[in-house]
Amino acid sequence: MNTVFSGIQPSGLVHLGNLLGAINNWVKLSNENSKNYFCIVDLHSLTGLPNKNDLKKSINDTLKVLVASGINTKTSVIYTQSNLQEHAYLSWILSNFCQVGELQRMTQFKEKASSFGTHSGLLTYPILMASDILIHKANEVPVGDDQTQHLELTRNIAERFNTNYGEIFPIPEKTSGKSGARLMSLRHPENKMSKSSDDINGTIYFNDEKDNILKKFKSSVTDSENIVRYDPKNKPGISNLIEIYAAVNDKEISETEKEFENSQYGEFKIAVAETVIDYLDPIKKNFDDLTSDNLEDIVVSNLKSAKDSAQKTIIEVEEALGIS
Ligand code: AQP
Repeated sequence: MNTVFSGIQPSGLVHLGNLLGAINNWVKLSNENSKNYFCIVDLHSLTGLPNKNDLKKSINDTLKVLVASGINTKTSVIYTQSNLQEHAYLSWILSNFCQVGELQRMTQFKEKASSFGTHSGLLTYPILMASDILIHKANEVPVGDDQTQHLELTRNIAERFNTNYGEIFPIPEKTSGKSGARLMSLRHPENKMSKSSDDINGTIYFNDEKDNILKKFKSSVTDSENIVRYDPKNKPGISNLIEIYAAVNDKEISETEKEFENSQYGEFKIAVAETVIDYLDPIKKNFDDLTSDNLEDIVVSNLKSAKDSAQKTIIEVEEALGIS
């Protein structure tokens, strides 16, 4: 049995990239593996200096999407990071096992530092992420490809801690689904699909209306070849649509190319839109049906499990360091 950890920032509406790159795999894992922690990492989203009310709504909506997506709550603990102060405590300890230069080399730091200005939270964010994973001694981390570098840093931090203070942490592995690990914007396929994108037509949000989804796919940027062929370098737009179709239907890329070998782009775009509409429909329905009482029950019992696990790790870490 693996211990699985993964997180999502409540930095806006959950989008198709989050669902296919991460949450879909969480649902699968929750049915196969009996120890999983899925966390709404609200402390991370503070790096974007969000508005208080927007953040509150986003935390609640993200929690609802995780439950609505079908994660098995019998095997999985879903909770909010700021409710468990052990994350921030361990982060301080782990900061002593990470070099400033390593943090400065993180691609996401370089990208975000230029748009938000440079405060130290943006720089030290990956240490908090390492703490999120290691607090539960997770050895499997299902995330999208954009998180590969951060996970590598987590592994280095864990190894350095273990070398100095004994084998406390497992060295976690990143896992992702066979497709969908990096969905790109429908309007700017050179950029990843993102909550904070300037062009909302490039992102499919979980609660987009059917007509809007169809419109977004119909107006997605492709190329002039009109052949449904996967070639992310030369045909990023159509390759992204192939990736989406394959991920939603749990198919290989090659199977998808074969299925649409005689289709024009217009026809293919509609097929992708329809498959996404069908995929999002039950999530939206479940989301709308969730009451605050349902959620409260999940929040209270899950937080207790998360706290038990985190406190166990903290005791071991403190003993290893000689600070208990
Ligand atoms: N475009 C994507 N394709 C595949 N996976 C993705 N993920 C995010 N975008 C894509 C995966 O979703 C999980 C949660 O991500 P997050 O919300 O914590 O952070 P993020 O990567 O910063 O997401 P966004 O949507 O791009 O938010 P903003 O705009 O706030 O930066 C992670 O597993 C991530 O890999």
